[in-house]
Amino acid sequence: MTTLAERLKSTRNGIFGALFKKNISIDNNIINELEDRFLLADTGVKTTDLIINALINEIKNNRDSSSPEEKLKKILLPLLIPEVSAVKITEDVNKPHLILIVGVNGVGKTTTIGKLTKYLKSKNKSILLAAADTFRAAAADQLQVWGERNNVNVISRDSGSDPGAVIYDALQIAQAQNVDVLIADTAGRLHNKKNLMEEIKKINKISSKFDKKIKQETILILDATTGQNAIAQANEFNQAIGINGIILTKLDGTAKGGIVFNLTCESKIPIHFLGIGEDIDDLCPFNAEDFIGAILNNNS
Ligand SMILES: Nc1nc2c(ncn2[C@@H]2O[C@H](COP(=O)(O)OP(=O)(O)O)[C@@H](O)[C@H]2O)c(=O)[nH]1
Ligand SMILES: [Mg+2]
Repeated sequence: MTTLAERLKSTRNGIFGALFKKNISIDNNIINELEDRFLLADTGVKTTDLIINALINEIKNNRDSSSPEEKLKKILLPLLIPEVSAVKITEDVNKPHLILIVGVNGVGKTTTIGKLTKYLKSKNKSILLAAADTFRAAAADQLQVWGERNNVNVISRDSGSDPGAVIYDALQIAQAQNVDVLIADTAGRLHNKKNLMEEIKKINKISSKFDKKIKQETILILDATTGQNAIAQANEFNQAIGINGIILTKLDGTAKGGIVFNLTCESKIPIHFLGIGEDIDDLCPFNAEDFIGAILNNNS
């Protein structure tokens, strides 16, 4: 079994577990059961309806001998398109490529930066990290630990300083050192969303003023275990600051993986990576076929 399939075990068992015995066809009971299970896995009412209707149509219109798994794959795959491959990094010209990591507290921003750094280093990119979460005292230290694990430098200032100033420092250093990718950690304070959005807008302004040619990407981190909240966060952040892509964390150990369909259908923002654990290698580029394969195969 692939690591992804292993980590998605709870979602796989939750949605498809013990549903298809050998040669079984999809009858009304199974359709009703599937509907309940998709809803329980946080697929959302609208997206679940979409899936169930597509499945009913597929069974009605296409009486071929394909297995239930094949039928499901056929209807689920188009839901995850447009599916986007891993973060695209600009080559050589106009370095650094700036990746701004945003999201509310505790979703896994800092941890994901640690994993993303390892992933991009494995693609031969040089990386610099910026600790622009100056709101929490321990935030820079936490990023520093991930920097050391990856053997990359972290730019920070005292807690309470202006996050924009940290970004400015980091952009200067990255440009001087010809760094490929600058990844910035940001604050995620929950109690004052307005301030948070203003802070991110200010950071955006600083980077575009610093050098108009710099390509910036804003990636929203969402916690897969938070269900409808995650969908609301995607909409809110996207409206306020514009989001280029999503990294969905904590898919390991949750049966709520239906959120991948929900998020893709509702927000239309591409999912770049999935977080499937707390370790440095637990980041998986999102691929619709792999994801569906992992939740369909080997169900027990
Ligand atoms: N199981 C699991 N835990 C994760 C994942 N990503 C992050 N975490 C944990 O979530 C907690 C919060 O992460 P952190 O990076 O500090 O979140 P931040 O406040 O958004 O920066 C930590 O305990 C992480 O180890 C993941 O993909 N799977
Ligand atoms: Mg953090």
